[in-house]
Amino acid sequence: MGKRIAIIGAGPSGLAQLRAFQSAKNKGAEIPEIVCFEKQGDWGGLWNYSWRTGTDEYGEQVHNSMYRYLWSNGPKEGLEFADYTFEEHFGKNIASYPPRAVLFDYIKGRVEKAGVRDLIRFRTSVRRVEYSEEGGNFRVVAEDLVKGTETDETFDHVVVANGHFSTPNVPEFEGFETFNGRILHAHDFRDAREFIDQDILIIGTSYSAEDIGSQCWKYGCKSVTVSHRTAPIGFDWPDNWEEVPLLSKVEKKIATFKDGSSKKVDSIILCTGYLHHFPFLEESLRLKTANRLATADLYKGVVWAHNPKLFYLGMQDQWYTFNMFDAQAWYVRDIILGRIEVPDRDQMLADVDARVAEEDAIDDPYGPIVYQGNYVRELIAETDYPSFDVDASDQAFIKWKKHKKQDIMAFRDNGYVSPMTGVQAPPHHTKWVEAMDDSLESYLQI
Ligand code: FAD
Ligand code: NA7
Repeated sequence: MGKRIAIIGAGPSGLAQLRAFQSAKNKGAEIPEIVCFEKQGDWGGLWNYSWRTGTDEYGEQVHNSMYRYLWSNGPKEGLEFADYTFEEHFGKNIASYPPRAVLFDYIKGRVEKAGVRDLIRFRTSVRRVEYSEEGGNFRVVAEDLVKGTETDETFDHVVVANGHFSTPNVPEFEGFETFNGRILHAHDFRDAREFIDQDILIIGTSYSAEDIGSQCWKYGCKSVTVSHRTAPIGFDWPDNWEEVPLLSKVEKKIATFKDGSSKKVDSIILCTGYLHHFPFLEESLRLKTANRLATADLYKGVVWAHNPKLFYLGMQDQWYTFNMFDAQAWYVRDIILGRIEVPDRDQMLADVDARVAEEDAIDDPYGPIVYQGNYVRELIAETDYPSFDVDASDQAFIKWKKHKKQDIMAFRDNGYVSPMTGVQAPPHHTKWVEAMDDSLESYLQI
């Protein structure tokens, strides 16, 4: 068809885009030439673990934010691919909260089967994307990190899929410069055993705070103190875990909080979230949004309303992940293939406003799950992505939230019904709190 498409990133979102095009090709469609740029040496995005922190061997910012012993923090029934089930990949029904290595294996299985690896230029970092009004296309400059050479090419469409949980949001608190211990962001957290016998202070109350605190507790830190800006998390935590107001200052090893209370701490872990960060995009193309379900300026959550030749995948805050990225990638594919029409700019911005207003009106704790489930349902209805039981996924998430409330250190011992096969997941062979080995072999008992 003569078009050229650039995909930036070969994480779950970029891979979903590759798989979407390959699926159309299998059904006889003519598809454009595709180049996927990936700065790491392998695919899988955040699921491709690296021990490195800071910069990598080429001086690039390390993308990885995952850590050792990371088990899925939500049920696998909320992320299962509709065109490639867990049962198909593993040859059996597995438990609901797999460790990172198991999910990495699952992600790889689908794209290995699809045979799309040769569309990816690994160790190639996108440096600059500009739109040419004259040519009606994009200029993409990328660097081959091994050779140190640059390519400068034009593409008709760009799909931005570089993730948004990689560039840390790092606030500073009074006294940090003289603190006698380690201060790190969750992005640089790797091994909970580093904090054995330590009193740790965590700032933030979301997923990273919960999970990194739980990891450190599981692997033997002395105590966990979680400091909140807005509200405490409020679970029934173990005895050596407390929730306190926001940190006001540190002096040597003493942390003082807004209510005047204080505590000696050995390390401070900033679980303060991430920035949507697109240094390679010219300003007029750059998404600026909070981490929320209805992102700014993206029609249907994917089309850049100010230039509908540009697309973003996976930029929402996430309950749904892999199958939502699929829903988005199939939708973007069909716009590029001319199967779906995009309305004018005003209509696109009206769509964004309506999504924002709908999200702002949610007042039920389970509302955000249903909202994102409805979004997935809306997109998949418009393409040939295999339809699946989104209600079953919503239910898995709702039960997951309830299980966390019941026992935050035991929620991963529960199982849910697959939205693809309708089969109930078996319990894992070992309780999460006792399972110290997070390898694929141990999880699958092979
Ligand atoms: P990413 O996985 O971030 O992939 C983006 C890719 O783009 C990377 O490979 C990167 O190298 C590449 N890239 C970036 N910049 C460039 C560039 N300039 N040029 C070329 N390539 C580039 N989700 C779940 O479903 N379950 C979980 O349990 C879960 N746990 C998580 C735990 C942590 C600590 C974090 C941070 C996230 C977690 N997530 C989880 C959410 C996660 O965001 C998604 O699962 C998923 O990885 C997002 O996929 P993505 O492709 O959008 O982004
Ligand atoms: P999130 O979900 O974006 O949460 C960020 C947290 O950081 C949230 O509790 C914020 O508190 C808190 N925050 C942000 N800035 C500050 C400052 N300046 N001071 C105090 N607290 C602050 O990020 P996570 O890393 O937990 O999760 C991101 C992904 O990683 C997620 O998909 C997981 O699967 C893993 P607030 O409530 O705004 O007061």
